[in-house]
Amino acid sequence: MVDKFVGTWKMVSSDNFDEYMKALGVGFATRQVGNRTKPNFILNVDDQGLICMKSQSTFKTTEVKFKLNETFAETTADDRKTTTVVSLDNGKLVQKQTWDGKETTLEREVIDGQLVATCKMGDVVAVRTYVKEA
Ligand code: DKA
Repeated sequence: MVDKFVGTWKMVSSDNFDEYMKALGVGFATRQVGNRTKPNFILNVDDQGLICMKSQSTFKTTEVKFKLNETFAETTADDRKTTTVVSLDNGKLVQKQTWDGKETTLEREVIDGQLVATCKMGDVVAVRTYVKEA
């Protein structure tokens, strides 16, 4: 179930995110803003199982709506146009984005009441931690 991810989460730490963005191919100017930004991550699910996932910040707000295991089109904060699928794997919410023959995964899990987002691109890994706000 995705229930444990539901709510508003505020980012409190971000490790190796600049290297992750470089691996994605994000340019210098956007990386500077990305490194400074502390987004809120907001997840809701309706009674049909439609999940709404939003990343909200002064830099950019992005929102996707999807059902688990169903492919959808996503435009990311750095303007990649990806084919995305989100699944649950051992309690982790795993978002796989593919574009231009490349692939990255964003794995989110709740550990000790915190939401931990592990961003992987090749052998580059960034970890971002969020605490529950509401
Ligand atoms: C997260 O904290 C991961 C967000 C990944 C965004 C990648 C592109 C950022 C470009 C500013 O949920």
